[in-house]
Amino acid sequence: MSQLAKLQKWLQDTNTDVAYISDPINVNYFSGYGSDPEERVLALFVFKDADPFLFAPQLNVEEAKASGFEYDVYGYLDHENPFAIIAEKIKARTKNFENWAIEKDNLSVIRYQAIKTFFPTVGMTQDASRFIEQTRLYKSDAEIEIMNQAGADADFAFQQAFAAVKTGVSERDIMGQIEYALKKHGVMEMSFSTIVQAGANAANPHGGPSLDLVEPNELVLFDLGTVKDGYMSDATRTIAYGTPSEKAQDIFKVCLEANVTAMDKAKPGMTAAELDKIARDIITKAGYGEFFIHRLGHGIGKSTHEFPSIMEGNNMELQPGMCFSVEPGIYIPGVAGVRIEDCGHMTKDGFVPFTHTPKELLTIPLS
Ligand SMILES: [Mn+2]
Repeated sequence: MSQLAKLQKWLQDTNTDVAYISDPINVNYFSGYGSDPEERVLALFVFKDADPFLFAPQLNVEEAKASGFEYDVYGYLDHENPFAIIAEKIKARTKNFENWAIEKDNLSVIRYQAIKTFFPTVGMTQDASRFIEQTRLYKSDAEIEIMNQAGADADFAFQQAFAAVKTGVSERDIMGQIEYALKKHGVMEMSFSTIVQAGANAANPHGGPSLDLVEPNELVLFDLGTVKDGYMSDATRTIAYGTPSEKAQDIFKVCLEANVTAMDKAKPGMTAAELDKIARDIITKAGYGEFFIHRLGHGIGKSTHEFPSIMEGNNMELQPGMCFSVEPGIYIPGVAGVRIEDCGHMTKDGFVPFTHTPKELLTIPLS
């Protein structure tokens, strides 16, 4: 069943007349048309008993029609009231519009009020966000194939990253080299701003890249992700430039064992909390538990972070089709930081990663 058909079925099952899909990522997920409308209105309206329609800024209408979306696409000009046009189109389409589902995680109060102006008596209590996050949890084979391609782009990026490490080059310079190489390789955008951190800077998990220069004999951490046809990759590698301290090498070894063991032992039916614990126990036993300061992983798909969250307290069972990261990290302030991350998908036999760059400590000779 297509994603749009699943949404239509949900409307029928819940006796909801209209779904107003407002999050551009979800508009893309259900319609196939993707665009960032910035402050303008992009929306998908799906009905229990009528054909859906896309509503877009006029400057996107032709592109939306050419995207393969099989139904009507309506537009508005900047000086027009988009909600007046939306109301007119809905009323022309169906007589049933008393019960609405909206994305409570996304629809702004101002837009909710604008819709209410034209439909003062309708109920907007049904929450489409909860249905959508459940639907997006399970990826189809086609989605997984795209995510494999995104992973291959991330693997390409690591090769560029490792080649850029030299004495006297800043973290930010290396970031620029990675992203430039990716652009030339055909990658349109990163899924988040590339992280490059050397030495003690890597002990701050989401910092950088700074203008600090890479120094001999330290670890260098790269966390990066690319976008392929609306799907994200996200992966982290930590390498050595010369010979890092014994402490740095020890935390690397422990982190690698946590990553590899969790990926090996991830099986369908296991809960997210159980998987987190497998990695956390290894790091705790080695004496670094207090330095593993985040969950083991996050779901990934059309967003870099989505369900399932791989963490203590989440008793959701991991099932085939779910995509998520396994990314243990050890961060010792003022000393060093290590994180090793692969995203992948659960199958009936276990976890299969999207990225394949080797993880054993790679040593770049000093230059
Ligand atoms: Mn991640």
